[in-house]
Amino acid sequence: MGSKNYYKVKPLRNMKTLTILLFTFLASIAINAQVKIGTEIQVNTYTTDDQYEPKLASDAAGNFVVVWPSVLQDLDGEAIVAQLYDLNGSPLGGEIMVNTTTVDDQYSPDVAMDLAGNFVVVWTSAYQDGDDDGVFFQRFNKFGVKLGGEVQVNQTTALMQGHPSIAMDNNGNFAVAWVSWSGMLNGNTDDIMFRLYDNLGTPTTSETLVSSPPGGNFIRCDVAMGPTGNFVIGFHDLDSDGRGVFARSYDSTGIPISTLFQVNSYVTDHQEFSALAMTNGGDFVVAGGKMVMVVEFMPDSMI
Ligand SMILES: [Ca+2]
Ligand SMILES: [Ca+2]
Ligand SMILES: [Ca+2]
Repeated sequence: MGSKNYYKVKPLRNMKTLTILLFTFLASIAINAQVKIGTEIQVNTYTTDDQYEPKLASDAAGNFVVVWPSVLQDLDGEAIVAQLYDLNGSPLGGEIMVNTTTVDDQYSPDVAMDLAGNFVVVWTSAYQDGDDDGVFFQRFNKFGVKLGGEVQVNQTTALMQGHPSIAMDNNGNFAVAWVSWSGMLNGNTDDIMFRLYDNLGTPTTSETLVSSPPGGNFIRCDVAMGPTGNFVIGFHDLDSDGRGVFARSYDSTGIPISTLFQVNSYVTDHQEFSALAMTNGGDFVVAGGKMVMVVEFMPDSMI
């Protein structure tokens, strides 16, 4: 009799234990882990020569767009190509040729997408602004149809302007940040610049100087924007020992909220800027360093 009860009860206990373990496992996945959905997907359909350094942006539903430079796809130097995907990773239409002006190289793209799926691609284009490289953008609706023509961002055109970054608020207003080498004509080194646009692509500021970092060689800048348009720009500059990571934050009209401030507290040797991200609450994270360094700032700690 006791033996019978044992065998009846034991499986039930095991089932409870299994159920608890399963829920614990699923909860740990939901909270702590990223789980692959599907397999790797090759983005580029056109495969001749190099397609490299892609950037990606998504809308509120999870639909997304990938942009990348592609060698000789526009038959003259490099080209900028985009591909839209739905939230399940299925392609929406085919590859989109982003740049209309194809002469020489179009490269180093970045992309931002609004909540509804409209997006803006920004890139560096050779000789299009009349003097070496310049920065251009093209707006698209959520179906990948071009809205207007390509627009020149930089107003100062002497020498090279390039390596742009773009970020967008919930209403589709956006900021473009880039590096301008024209500062060298004034005895500076590379200048970090930004310019703001509304959701129709109309500029709401002139190009604005963020900083002229003397240690800006091998420069890289990035911009991140909150839901209401406040934004922060990061880059590297010289600190007390080699390079360090610096940032400055602005309100939605381009007025500085903070002074230029140093992000890294460990200064020995080089700390090199990598990337920025901002939460909906306006907190942001700056990443960089020869060794990986991540520093988080609250907005009110920067003022
Ligand atoms: Ca080209
Ligand atoms: Ca130029
Ligand atoms: Ca340093």
